[in-house]
Amino acid sequence: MKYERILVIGDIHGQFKKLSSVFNKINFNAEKDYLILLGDYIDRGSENLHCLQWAMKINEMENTAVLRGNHEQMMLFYYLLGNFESTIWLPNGGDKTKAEIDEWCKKDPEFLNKALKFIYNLPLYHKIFIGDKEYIFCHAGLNPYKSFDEQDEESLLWIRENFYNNYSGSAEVVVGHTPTPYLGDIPGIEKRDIYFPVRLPNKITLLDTGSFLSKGKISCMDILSGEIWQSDVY
Ligand SMILES: [Mn+2]
Repeated sequence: MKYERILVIGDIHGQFKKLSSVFNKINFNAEKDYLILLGDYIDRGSENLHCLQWAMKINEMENTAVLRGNHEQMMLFYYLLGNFESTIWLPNGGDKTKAEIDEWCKKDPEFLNKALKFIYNLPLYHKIFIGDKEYIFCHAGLNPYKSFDEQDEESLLWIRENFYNNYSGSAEVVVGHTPTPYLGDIPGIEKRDIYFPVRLPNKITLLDTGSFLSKGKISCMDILSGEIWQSDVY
């Protein structure tokens, strides 16, 4: 692949102002760059559907990979299945998104169907090679005891400590999902800015910098150079 930058954006959670802030800073060029979104566009924020619509637009562009997060999964299951994930959507910030959907659908009754179809078609991971180095992008992580081909939806969308503590694969894995302020002290990392991306010693990069928290940010990383851009705090 011959891209100038491979840009990856972590959790957004309805923070459209922060999203605009970081997206303006990266100055994405669809002809030269590649852009990967790690999921969780909705829930907990005040402009969830604007963020979802933005992800839908990015998905239509060349040189982009838009992935599904566990929050999109919960929304999908809430409307389509009525199983466990559906009961936990509203208390996990889905109440905000649902209120917006109810409002929007008064003017645009087709919106919900379009949104669900979009989410249904989102992939759970994206994999690339740069030279002989393999990179895997997904929302949460990988089951450390399974090969890549045996990975399951549950791990790709929900896994946390079991992945961070036990992953020993050769591929670099770039994920969102656990806000970096919630990671606490990390062995081997002396002092850290809790709203900054974290790279663990076992080839895991965490890009969810707590967008929905008052001091939280949305982060973007170019995995080729390691450069990081963050949203301003509002
Ligand atoms: Mn999230």
